[in-house]
Amino acid sequence: MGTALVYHEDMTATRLLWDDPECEIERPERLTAALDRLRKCGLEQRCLRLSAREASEEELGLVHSPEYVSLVRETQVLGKEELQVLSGQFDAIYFHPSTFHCARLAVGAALQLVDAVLTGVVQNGLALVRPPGHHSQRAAANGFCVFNNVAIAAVHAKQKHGLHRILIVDWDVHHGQGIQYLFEDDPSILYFSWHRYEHGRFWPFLRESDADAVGRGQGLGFTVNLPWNQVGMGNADYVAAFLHLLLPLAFEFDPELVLVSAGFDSAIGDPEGQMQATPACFAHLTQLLQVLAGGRVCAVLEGGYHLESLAESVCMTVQTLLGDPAPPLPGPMVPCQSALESIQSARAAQAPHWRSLQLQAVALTAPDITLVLPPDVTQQEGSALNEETQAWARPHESLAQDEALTALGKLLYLLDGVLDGQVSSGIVATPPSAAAATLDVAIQRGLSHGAQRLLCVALGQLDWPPDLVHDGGVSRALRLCMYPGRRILWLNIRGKEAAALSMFQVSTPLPVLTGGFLSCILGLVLPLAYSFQPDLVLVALGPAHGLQGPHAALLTSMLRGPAGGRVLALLEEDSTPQLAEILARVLHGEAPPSLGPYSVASPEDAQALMYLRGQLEPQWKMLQCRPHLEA
Ligand code: X5A
Ligand code: ZN
Repeated sequence: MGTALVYHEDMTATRLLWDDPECEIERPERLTAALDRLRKCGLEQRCLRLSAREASEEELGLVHSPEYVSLVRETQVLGKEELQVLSGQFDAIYFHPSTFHCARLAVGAALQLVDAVLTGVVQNGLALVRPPGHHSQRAAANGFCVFNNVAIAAVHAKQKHGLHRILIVDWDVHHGQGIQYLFEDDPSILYFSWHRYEHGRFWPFLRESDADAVGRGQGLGFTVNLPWNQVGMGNADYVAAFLHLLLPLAFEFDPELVLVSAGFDSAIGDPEGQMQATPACFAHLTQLLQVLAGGRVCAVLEGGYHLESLAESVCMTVQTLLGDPAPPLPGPMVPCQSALESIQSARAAQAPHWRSLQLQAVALTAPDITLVLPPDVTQQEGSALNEETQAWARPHESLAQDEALTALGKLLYLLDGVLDGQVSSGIVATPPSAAAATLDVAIQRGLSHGAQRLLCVALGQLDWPPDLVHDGGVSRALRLCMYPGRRILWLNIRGKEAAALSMFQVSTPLPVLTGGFLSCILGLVLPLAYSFQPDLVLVALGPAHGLQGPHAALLTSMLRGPAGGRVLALLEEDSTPQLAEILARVLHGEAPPSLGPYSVASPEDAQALMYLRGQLEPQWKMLQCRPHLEA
């Protein structure tokens, strides 16, 4: 199933006919720049091209008043002076004789996209539209927006397709107050918006854009605002907002469809947003949303005024919708204090309404939680690391049998393919008895063949390093972990133990319930992975891993993010063919199956998670979801 690209050239017609410095940035070149770039990158050709239709007046009426629709209809015959006078009655709006036609195409494009996705013609898609929609209200144009494209699409999805839960993610840098007003009391639509706010000093200057606006009546908790109080928010801030705020709620909500108010004025270079997130960040945001709703994601263009940044961000979004892995994010992944304050205040405002934010440990200290301090091996023979890595290629007893050797051969072949960039990911099945040794060789080989940082997520009975005491002292493997180069992050998910042997060796229990598993992924595994920025991830499902298929698929799928898609999955030969198939699918960019109804984490799992986060937060900054307390 593919990706739809919905567009119509007519939408380049509407434009500003007089002088207005506030409105001049919303111009036709926004669409042509995005489309040209999609063509140049060969992405347009990979999509199912749909030509936008006009929405009917009945469809506009799903959200707008008949009087307002008539008012906009009548602008078609007005002269320039009259258009200017009428435009002046709204905030940041211009009308053009073609505006009504364009705005109906914009709504029609969003509806066509939703229809194509919900009838199974495509898996997901993007509607490239003008004018944008998210500021528009029942009876008012606002902020370049005439009809509320995404809001109409949401109501349509409920009415025509019988959906019950729709998530709207508004990553535009402005608050989509129009969407908020329309669905404030509606629990079937979860609306998330982050926006430049600066304590209310940024357009549209609304008190109700703050984090404490959470909806009303039945809709309490279904409006989620994340106000940014400083400019300059970057990749780490955006990813942290998804991991620690949006995604916990989204998984608990369990949407049937994700609509994205995809504004790219939140990207670097945009004159409105003044933010720092690079275009690649939108690939990650998209990928993080694709694990929801069985991958049914409909993105609809909103803002985005820096043509270069807009075009590149649109390409990143479409490329990810097509299933390609997201490119690695550049620079250190450390959210800023102001972002953490915002995330923390939004979490606090939402906590009364969401079980996923209420993780309470049974007690602050627990007997079965141990912290083992790292032995002081960091100084030892650091320079010999490379040599030592090579020397590790010694025969393993368990690899002596033929099947084991064959499996190992496949693994090394795949590993080289991944590290050379010929393939992005792979799956290897090993005889159960050889699982540990195979993983051991994979790690050595990965490190000696060009991986700078290797993340190993091991489930079940897989120990590494396999021999902690060796050569009468600390093993070579442990020294690799402790080496100042910090090249391996080892995360073991199994058993009962929560322990941080060092910041590079972490054990956590396998959570028993879906809620616990989700908070482990969102609250521990992905923050560690995004902080570490590995260039290769090994996911090893060892003996007795105890992981359900959908959980394994979700974990594997989400670990593609931090490693530029370079994931090698190791499973046991006697795993079910369904497990291998599902992992192959997600590694190809398909959506993991949905996890079904949410169940809250067990107190023990919550406790293990809290403990580990507390231990590791100072080192791995993406784990943070609250600012440091001033001394
Ligand atoms: C869709 C959008 C912004 C309006 C800004 C007015 N509108 N200053 O990005
Ligand atoms: Zn905007």
